[in-house]
Amino acid sequence: ERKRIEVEKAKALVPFEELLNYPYFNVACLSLRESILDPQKTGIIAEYKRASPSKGDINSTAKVEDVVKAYEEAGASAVSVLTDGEFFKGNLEDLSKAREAINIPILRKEFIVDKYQITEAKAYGADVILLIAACLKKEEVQEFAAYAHQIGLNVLLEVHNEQELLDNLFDDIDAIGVNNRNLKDFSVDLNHSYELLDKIPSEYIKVSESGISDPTTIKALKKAGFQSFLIGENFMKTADPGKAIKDFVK
Ligand code: IGP
Repeated sequence: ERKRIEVEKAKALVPFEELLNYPYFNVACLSLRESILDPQKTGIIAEYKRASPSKGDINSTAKVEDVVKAYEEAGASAVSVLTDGEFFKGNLEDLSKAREAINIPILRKEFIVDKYQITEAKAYGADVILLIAACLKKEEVQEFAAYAHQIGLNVLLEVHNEQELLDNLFDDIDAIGVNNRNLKDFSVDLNHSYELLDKIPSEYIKVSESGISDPTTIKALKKAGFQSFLIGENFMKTADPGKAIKDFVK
């Protein structure tokens, strides 16, 4: 509900029609699938995350443009930028700063509840949006995914259990992320990934999200069949997230 109020405020700031004239709105998006399947890259979606509801402040000094540049240099397939202010201390300017700094796909990490935010994602430089099954009705997932594709964005669907997965297997979804973190109590369990893996149809890119803290875990997830790994805190909690990802992948 809070998010809906925030969205209403944003609408008051920049009229929808104006977003359509933003330069990034009129530039083609990079393909998430191609970048994840690129053998020269690591499959990692590396996240810029200042704070979180479960951990509080994680890193309040590292600059978004420096961090995402280092992520790209280390072989990340994509980066994720949190734009939620209330819980994650992010903002839309972070997204645009990231866009100016790198040339790999950027995910706008946000609780998307309407088309305005999807339009805004593209206008501020995102290539990919996140749709969280737990926050949306399946009709909304279908409608938002179709709209995202219509304006050229890639779509990552986030699920946490089998029901959410089976309810939302729409054509306009590109990648499915299994969140290992329970959004209600913040507990992390990698078994969510292993349990849902075989139920994800092969046409979707398979992403394991959250709580990945060492290269051994990536190797095991990869061997099982995951193609991509969304990692934030493990890099961001260090003084130098760029060095952390380089050490992690070497
Ligand atoms: C990253 P971690 O544990 O590596 O920092 O997790 C990412 O998966 C996590 O930030 C996330 C998230 C979300 C944040 C996954 N789904 C939805 C906000 C909203």
